Amino acid sequence: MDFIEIYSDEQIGAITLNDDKRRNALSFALLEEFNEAVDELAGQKVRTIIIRANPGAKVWSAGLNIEELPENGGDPLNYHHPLEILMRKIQKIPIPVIGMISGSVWGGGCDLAFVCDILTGSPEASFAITPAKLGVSYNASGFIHFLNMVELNIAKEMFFTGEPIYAEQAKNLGILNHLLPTEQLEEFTFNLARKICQNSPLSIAVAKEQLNILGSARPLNPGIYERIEELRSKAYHSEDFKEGIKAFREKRKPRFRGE
Ligand code: YXS
Repeated sequence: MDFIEIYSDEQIGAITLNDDKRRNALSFALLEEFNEAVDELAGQKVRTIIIRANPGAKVWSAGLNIEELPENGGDPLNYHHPLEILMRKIQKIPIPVIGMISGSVWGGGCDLAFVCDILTGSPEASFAITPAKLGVSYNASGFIHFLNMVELNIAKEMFFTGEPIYAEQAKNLGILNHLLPTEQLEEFTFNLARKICQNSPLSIAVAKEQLNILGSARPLNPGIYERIEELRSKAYHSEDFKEGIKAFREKRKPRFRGE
């Protein structure tokens, strides 16, 4: 694998994002390896999985690879996008997935962190969701992930500003289960995983699935769903979206016109 590293002992599996050059941007190639890594560890019957970046990496994940975003008005995050497949896989796998966040997390990378069951972090951890900076709209399942993590007013500020929530505030808001000094993060996280491995894997699997079902239960009638899809389509067909990608490529601030 070029962009992902896998580790496993008989109980704990670890997946390391290993594309520091591109700040662990979630490219199609990286996501393909990431999905394979989760399948491989599930096959080895590990009892917890830890998702991490390389020690010292300042960016845990820079989010979707902006170079791969559709510019022809295509949906940037449709149901079959490899990130969506990965996030559903992480939610469905019947074992706890712990995100060990030792750097900044952006966009789709933040959504990925938010579907982990438990998050530990160091003072370098931060969380930003950035569609507004690109002129695009996020998807309904992504909004649910955020509403399951923070209060509505916090989710709104995150989506409206696109600015990071830093480690201390993330701990106060309950985004991080635990905030540790950098040098203690790895040992603490692996010890937490070991504690979980001592408990009944069946009871944990049943609890995880029930909590996920109840956590995502929302009254959505077809009309509401259709309105959500219409709103999303307006954003990802917009000139703002094209300008957001162009500005990133040209390394300049975007000039949005709201069209
Ligand atoms: O210039 P080179 O070729 O060295 O490449 C640079 C960056 O272009 C590249 N890179 C990325 N390439 C594609 N997609 C990305 N998301 C991405 N992020 C970074 O990596 C090389 C090093 O980046 P550089 O020089 O900026 O590193 P830095 O340490 O100064 O800054 C790190 C970041 C993460 C603060 C900075 O790279 C950044 O702001 N990246 C974009 C973060 C972002 O807006 N992500 C959202 C992606 S879109 C997405 O996830 C959803 C669609 S949504 O927007 O809805 O959330």
